[in-house]
Parts: sequence; C-alpha cells; structure tokens
Amino acid sequence: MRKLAVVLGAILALAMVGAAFADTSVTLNELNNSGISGSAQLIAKGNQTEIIITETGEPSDASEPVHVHTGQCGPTLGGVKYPLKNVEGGSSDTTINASLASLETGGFAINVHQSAANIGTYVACGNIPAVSVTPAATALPKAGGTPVALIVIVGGALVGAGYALRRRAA
Ligand SMILES: [Cu+2]
Repeated sequence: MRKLAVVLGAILALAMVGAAFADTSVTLNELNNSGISGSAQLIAKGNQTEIIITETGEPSDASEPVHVHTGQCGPTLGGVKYPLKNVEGGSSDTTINASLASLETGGFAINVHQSAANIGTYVACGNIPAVSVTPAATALPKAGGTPVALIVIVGGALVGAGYALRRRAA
C-alpha cells in the first residue's frame, strides 16, 4: 500500500510540474465595447508554440486579424511580432516559430483586431504573463516542456521517500 501511494504521488507530482510548465492560458479581455472576449492557450512544442484562441461574441461573418504584439495591452502595445491565423467562427489555431519560454517575458500580448479593413479597432487583448524560471531549470534541456532538473529533483525526493518507508517497514 505504501509503495502504491509513493508511485501515485510521483505520477501526480510529475503531472503537476508538467502542467505548470507545458502551457499557459491568456485571458482575452473585451476592448472598445466589442462584446468579444475569450482566451488563448499557449502550448509548448519545443522551439515552437501552438496558440489556440477561443472567443465568444464574435459576429458569425467576421474574420478578425490577431497577432502576438510586443508590449502589453493598452498604451504600451507595440508592433506585430508574430501574425496568427484570423479568428473565424470564434476560433484560431496557429503554431509559431518561437518557444513558449521566449514569449513569457512580460513583453508580449495577444491583440485581436475588428477586421482587415478596421485594423485600427481593437476588439480584445490579453497579456502573456511573465514566468520566472530557476537558473538550473533553464540551463538543462527540457523533456516535453518539463525542465529535466525538476524531474530529477522531484523524482529523487520520491525515490528517497520510498526507500525510507521500505527501511521502516523492514
Ligand atoms: Cu495586431
């Protein structure tokens, strides 16, 4: 029973670590009374990131340009860094040539425009949050988005705990 608990704990811990590093959710907030809001899921894929946008309130015939911009939503929003596929029918799915870590600096936002003709009208925007990563984790390669250092630390701690339990049981 104890061994089973340790194994289940290890699986749960690794799943939690993986979830914390493997993707990010960005809330897209309504702008200019557009009635449009939603979210973007950023999924780490090595040197690439898949960005899946889901919106509510988009007019059925709309095709909204959307980009990763430099800066943050509001007065500091900068230029287009990575174009994404237009949001149509409330969704957009694009894989860009940038790692998730390179986007999580606090210097990028996802901005949705009303249309190609009304590119200057913003309908929704969300800031990509900054994520602080420990130096040890950044120095090592990642396995499926999970820093190897964390797997080693968590795995080592759990193996140690299991060994202690076995010794106590013997
Ligand atoms: Cu834009």
